[in-house]
Amino acid sequence: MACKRGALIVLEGVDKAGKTTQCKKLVHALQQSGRPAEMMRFPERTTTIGQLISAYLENKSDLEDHTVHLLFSANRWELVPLMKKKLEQGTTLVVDRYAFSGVAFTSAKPGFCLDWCMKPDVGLPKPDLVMFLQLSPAEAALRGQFGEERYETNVFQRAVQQKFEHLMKDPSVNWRAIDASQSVEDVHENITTHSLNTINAAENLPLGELWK
Ligand code: Z5A
Repeated sequence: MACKRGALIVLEGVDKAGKTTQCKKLVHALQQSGRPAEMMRFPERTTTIGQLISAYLENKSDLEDHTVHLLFSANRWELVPLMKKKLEQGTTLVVDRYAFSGVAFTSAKPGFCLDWCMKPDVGLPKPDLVMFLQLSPAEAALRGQFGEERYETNVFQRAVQQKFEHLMKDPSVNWRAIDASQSVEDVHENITTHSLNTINAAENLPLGELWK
């Protein structure tokens, strides 16, 4: 009998919403309960494309805005064969940022529309669940200063948040808003409940194609 596929679960959210913290906790909890699970993150900075992106984010290089958008997308596409293989083998993938960050961040720049920004990611493996960790700018500020990377300013992050809110209205994607202002453990419990439901449902469904 063919093995049941794993689920593709994505965490998105504003800066410092706790995406990385929650991805790690979810993978650990799933593994502890005997479900194969692995974490991935985008950008994946270890590949050749990822290194170009990383240098850009760290302000060590400049790239034209369309070019960097396409590099972020290419960084996802280069991981697609591996993602599909793992999902087919029954491993659930918990992903820290995905195409939604790609669209929200670029379309927050002047001169970009959502439609153009979405095009390069059309057809990527479609997440079975996208959880958006919601946190107000005031609460995010309590979690520390912005770092030194590009995009880490209040004005830009507010523009990005508005783009995310627009993307969340798309009914073709299974969005869940998560209150990220709760304690780490409470957020984790909420995320785990949604994830377990999704993993059970995804077992019997084909993997979809994003925005198609
Ligand atoms: N980007 C793009 O432009 N295009 C794309 O296609 C993609 C990304 C995929 C990558 O940053 C940058 O690239 C990002 C988007 C852009 N730019 N920005 N801004 P990254 O992924 O390398 O790093 P990050 O996503 O910016 O990390 P983050 O947002 O700063 O953090 P987080 O993962 O959401 O949060 P965290 O690291 O888990 O926690 C942050 C702090 O809060 C930490 O001290 C925790 O201990 C604390 N924390 C976490 N949860 C809680 C709760 N519940 N209560 C209290 N404190 C908490």
